[in-house]
Amino acid sequence: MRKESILITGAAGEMGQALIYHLSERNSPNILALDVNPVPDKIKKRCRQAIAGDILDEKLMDRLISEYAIPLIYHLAALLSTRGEFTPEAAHRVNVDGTLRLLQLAAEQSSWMGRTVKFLFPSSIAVYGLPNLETKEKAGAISEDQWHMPFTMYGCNKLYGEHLGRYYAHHYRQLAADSQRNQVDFRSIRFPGLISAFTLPTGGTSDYGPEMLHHAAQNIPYACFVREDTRMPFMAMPDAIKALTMLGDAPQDRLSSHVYNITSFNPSAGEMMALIRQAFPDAQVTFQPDPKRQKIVDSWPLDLDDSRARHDWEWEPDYDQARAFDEYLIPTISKRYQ
Ligand code: AKB
Repeated sequence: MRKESILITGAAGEMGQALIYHLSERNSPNILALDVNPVPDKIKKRCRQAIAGDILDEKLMDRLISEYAIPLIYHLAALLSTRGEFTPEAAHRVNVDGTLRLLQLAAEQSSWMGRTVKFLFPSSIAVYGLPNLETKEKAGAISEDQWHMPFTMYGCNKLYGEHLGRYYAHHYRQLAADSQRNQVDFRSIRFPGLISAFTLPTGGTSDYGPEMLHHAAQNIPYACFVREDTRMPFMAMPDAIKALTMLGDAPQDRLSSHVYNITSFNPSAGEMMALIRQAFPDAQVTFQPDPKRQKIVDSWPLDLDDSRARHDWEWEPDYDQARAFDEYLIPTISKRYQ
């Protein structure tokens, strides 16, 4: 018999670790974790199995089909926006070919099991591209259907990944004599920058937020790579995990879209530094903008309109800016680096 499991790709990443922790606390023990990097032991022991492997490895994908029945996939594996600009073609392979392979796996799993496979896909604020700061200011909080002109390979890949998901949900093999409907139930969230008290992101361009905080907590000097007045939306990691699971649990007939914005707060880099300095008065933060990474963040919206998610699946963050810092980030991080 094939073992029924929830598949999580990118399991060793920031979101993967937080999601596995949350799901295992919620009594979902059948987690199959997959990542090119080894999953840390403390997370591994919460999984049924953790596999170190590449989503582009065909043999591995075949093995997953033959050994596991997978009704739910969280496809988190990706190369982020800064990393992707150093090796754009590699980013395309992981972010596009990898996503296509996982969607195909979902359709195959659905055929074998005779039921719909749910596919949760973290998309990103990077799908948006505003041409200049004046337009960014004027646009304010933007909704899902605006400004699809990403500046990065990662943003292009995420936007296309959303389209691939919609295609697999509605039109996959539409001309085949045996074409089946409703094989893949694709659901996606465009996340803002995420801040965790436990882990640091790698390869992103919103990384200046978490890096500033984690450096300050360890009393290590930090040179922030964007200007003090740079503003974009952020969110505390527990809210990101809450959103993924809420969207996963939402009844399908309540969902008017495959793609949802969510957000919670949007401090400027200078305001974030001030908040951090209240907790760590000796924090040594300087601003040394890198014009190229700056341009990427400047192309991202200063705020997101998440009314669609609020309406369809009652999305609401638990952590606004004050609560995120006062009740989650500062106390947890202080304890961590004590
Ligand atoms: C990145 O900076 O690339 C990511 C993102 C905004 O999706 N954190």
